[in-house]
Amino acid sequence: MKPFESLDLFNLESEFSSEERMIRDSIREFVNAEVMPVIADHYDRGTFPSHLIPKMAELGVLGANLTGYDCAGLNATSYGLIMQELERADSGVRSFVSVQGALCMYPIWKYGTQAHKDKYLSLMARGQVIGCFGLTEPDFGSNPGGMITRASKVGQDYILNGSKLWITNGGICHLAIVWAKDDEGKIIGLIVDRDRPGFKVRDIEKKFSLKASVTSELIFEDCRVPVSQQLQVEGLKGPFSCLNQARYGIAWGAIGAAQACFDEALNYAKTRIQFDKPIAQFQLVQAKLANIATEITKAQWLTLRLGRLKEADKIQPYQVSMCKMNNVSMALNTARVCRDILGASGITFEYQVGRHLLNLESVNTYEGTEDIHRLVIGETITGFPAYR
Ligand code: TGC
Ligand code: FAD
Repeated sequence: MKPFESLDLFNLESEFSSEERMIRDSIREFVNAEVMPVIADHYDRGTFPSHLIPKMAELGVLGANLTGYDCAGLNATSYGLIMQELERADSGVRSFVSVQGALCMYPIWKYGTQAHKDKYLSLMARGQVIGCFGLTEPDFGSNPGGMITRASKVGQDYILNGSKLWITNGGICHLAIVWAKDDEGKIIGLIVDRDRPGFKVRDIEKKFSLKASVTSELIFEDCRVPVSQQLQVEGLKGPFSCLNQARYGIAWGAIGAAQACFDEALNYAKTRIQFDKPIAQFQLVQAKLANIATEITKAQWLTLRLGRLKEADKIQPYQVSMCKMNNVSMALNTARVCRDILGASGITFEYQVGRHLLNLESVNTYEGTEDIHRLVIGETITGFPAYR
């Protein structure tokens, strides 16, 4: 198979520092050598390639943009490029890394006590402790503020009751960051170790999307969690500030998935002969390739700008929403068009486009659906929140 070639029609490459390029290339090499050869089979069997965790940890991708505690302390662009390369292989692999770093290590790093940081962060950076993030509930997805999971204080413990649904990494976690309402109805965050009595996990089987990722339900029945496990933040801004980090990574990751599909479709179109010539010579096929190449290029530049704003500490949540919404929607459309260019071959596991297409359906929904992000942008522009 022809090695992957990244699309770069506007010399984006010159915008990256040599360190950023080096980091991206090392992850690209890892993805080519160790993820691509196994990922389709894992997807087919519905298993997560957990044997990759130690290698990803060694490469510094877990909590890569955090400082201290064996984290790599990379800048936002380098972190984004890592997400892009990982999702070029599979959204499930990038999901694992997003959840571990942005949704579990970040809240401990940002809102944890010194004891929490000392206890968990190095082990998490080394991939020896895996986390999951429980915000969504069966009846509260886009509107997590309505959550019914309760943490009632009894002495020096919280008693946790409720359930969290669609939780990435649930079945393989050692701890869960759980968001619940306290006795006063305030949203609090707890670090819940997997071995607490009353904490059960049920994996969700038979998915058609993110099959190479573990998705689970977390169930808490009178689960006693010491008050000392509470994060130092109150209200929805706690989980939402974590989502800002993860959505930022998804914005980059989606470009990787789109690039993988584009590269595969372009190579296919150049070699697939119909009516005595390569289909790439037909104007309609060129129009499809030109349109998706243009959309990928627009997303690349918007997202690089997002990264530079993040590095300058000037990033706004609505900008993250715009990139998450635009890039995932762009990637989903790219995957669909590429699947079409591959004809019947596009429905097999021999090619990637079908797998990316199905994965991206989840990515378009999680971390805020496409329309929720549209509403965030709408609120920013008009000043009117239109969620209710
Ligand atoms: P609203 O009243 O607007 O805000 C409540 C409080 O939160 C603050 N806030 C934010 N803070 C930081 N960053 C943000 N992006 C924030 N957005 C809001 C806000 O200032 C306020 O603070 P305060 O101090 O005044 O209390 O909240 P709302 O209830 O009206 O909801 C707004 C809405 C719909 C945009 C929000 O609820 C939303 O984003 N919904 C989508 C839910 C979502 O994204 N869930 C994701 C679950 S995790 C996941 O999907 C992981 S997938 C992992 C993987 O595999 O990669
Ligand atoms: P709903 O909120 O019921 O939305 C259904 C439809 O209604 C959507 O089209 C939505 O856009 C629309 N809608 C809802 N409200 C409005 C409105 N106000 N205006 C207009 N349209 C609206 N959650 C976690 O907490 N942790 C995880 O690790 C995690 N991992 C996930 C992994 C996978 C594979 C998937 C699929 C989901 C995961 N989720 C996770 C859950 C995810 O965040 C939710 O699915 C998402 O927030 C949407 O919630 P919902 O599925 O309940 O859809």
